[in-house]
Amino acid sequence: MARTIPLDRYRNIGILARLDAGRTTVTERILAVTDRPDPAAEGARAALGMPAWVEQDNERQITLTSAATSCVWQDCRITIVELSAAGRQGGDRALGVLDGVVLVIDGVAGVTDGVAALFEDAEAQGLARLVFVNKLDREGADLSAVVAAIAARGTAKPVLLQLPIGAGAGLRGIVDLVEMRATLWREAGYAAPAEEVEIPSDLLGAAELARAEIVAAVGVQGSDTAVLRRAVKAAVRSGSIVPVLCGSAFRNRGIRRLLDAVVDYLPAPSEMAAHAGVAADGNRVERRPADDEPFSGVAFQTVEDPMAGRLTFVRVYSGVVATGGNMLNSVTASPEKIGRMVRMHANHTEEIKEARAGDIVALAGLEHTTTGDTLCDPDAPVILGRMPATAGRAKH
Ligand SMILES: Nc1nc2c(ncn2[C@@H]2O[C@H](COP(=O)(O)OP(=O)(O)OP(=O)(O)O)[C@@H](O)[C@H]2O)c(=O)[nH]1
Ligand SMILES: [Mg+2]
Repeated sequence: MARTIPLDRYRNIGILARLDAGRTTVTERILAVTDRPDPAAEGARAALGMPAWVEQDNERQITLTSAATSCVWQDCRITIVELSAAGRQGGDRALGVLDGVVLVIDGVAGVTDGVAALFEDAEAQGLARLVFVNKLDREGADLSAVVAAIAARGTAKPVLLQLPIGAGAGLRGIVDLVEMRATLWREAGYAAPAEEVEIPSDLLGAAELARAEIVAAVGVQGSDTAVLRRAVKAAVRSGSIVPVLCGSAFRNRGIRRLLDAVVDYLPAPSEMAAHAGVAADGNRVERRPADDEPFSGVAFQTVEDPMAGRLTFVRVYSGVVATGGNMLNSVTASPEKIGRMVRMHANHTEEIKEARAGDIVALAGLEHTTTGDTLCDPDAPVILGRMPATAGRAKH
């Protein structure tokens, strides 16, 4: 079976936030705007006799028992890895399986010490970072104060990619400084249609100045949008800038643009450096993020369910793994059978027959595997670097 989505169209991300900043609301909105159930997968849950918890979780929209939920945006497979309560504040082992993060900051509360600590954790993990300044619909929200506070911390250079149109209850649009166009919502409601328009003339001067700052920050010449987008992506990967986007998750403002930014600026697994590990003979080996490498992956979360039994969430780093085969837990030196394998979506569970480099999937029935263990091809044993991953994993 061939790969359906090319590896460079994968994004494995986490959403980091301090208490109440809107992490859950952002995640729910992302899943709501991206969810297009795949008809082929529709019957899978019933055919599998999937347990009640899947339905319960569907009612909550986000699967709390799903450690990773996949959705599709712009032909990209975006998988959002759910971080534990500890992980939301950094320090989660699951951070190690991400390639990038979205930091959701409360536009009213601003950059607290806790937010600054999140920044530093993500940086220490070598993760590309995007900021989404949320709650701009609330009185007292202050986007420029957030940008200034990030800059003042000195660890990351924030670069505004958007300007809000209106403020507080009067938030009615967002200017995209890369595309130099605007999105307007003429109605107040959550489901108000978005209109793509020219930048309002009273904001054009400010928009041009702000765009010039992006251009200066990433060091490109000229005004070509595609060139600028690529330069921003490179700067995000090297950690030299942190793009700042804004909106209101609650009012569903700015979520589509945030997804566009995840696709445009956060790295694909294929853009990450090869994963270092130790082979059976004790020598250091690398596993490239490619299908033609031997299979390797890391278990990052297990979920116990009374009906489904144990589900182990695995990030595949290299190669292909297919149901019916065998793999090796190289940490416990135990063989594991590859039984049922699923990919979790917001509203359905897709049964899959194989997983490839870059995939994040759940395997049922693994007996000897716990969080942090490496799973690999029995003919090419490797123990991958223990999570958390070392800093600077991104290829520059
Ligand atoms: N006005 C406004 N309220 C928001 C926005 N986003 C979230 N909220 C509200 O803020 C509160 C916290 O939002 P959550 O999405 O639960 O935040 P969280 O970061 O997941 O919170 P914890 O998981 O409890 O840390 C809820 O009452 C939301 O309705 C927003 O854009 N504007
Ligand atoms: Mg929450």
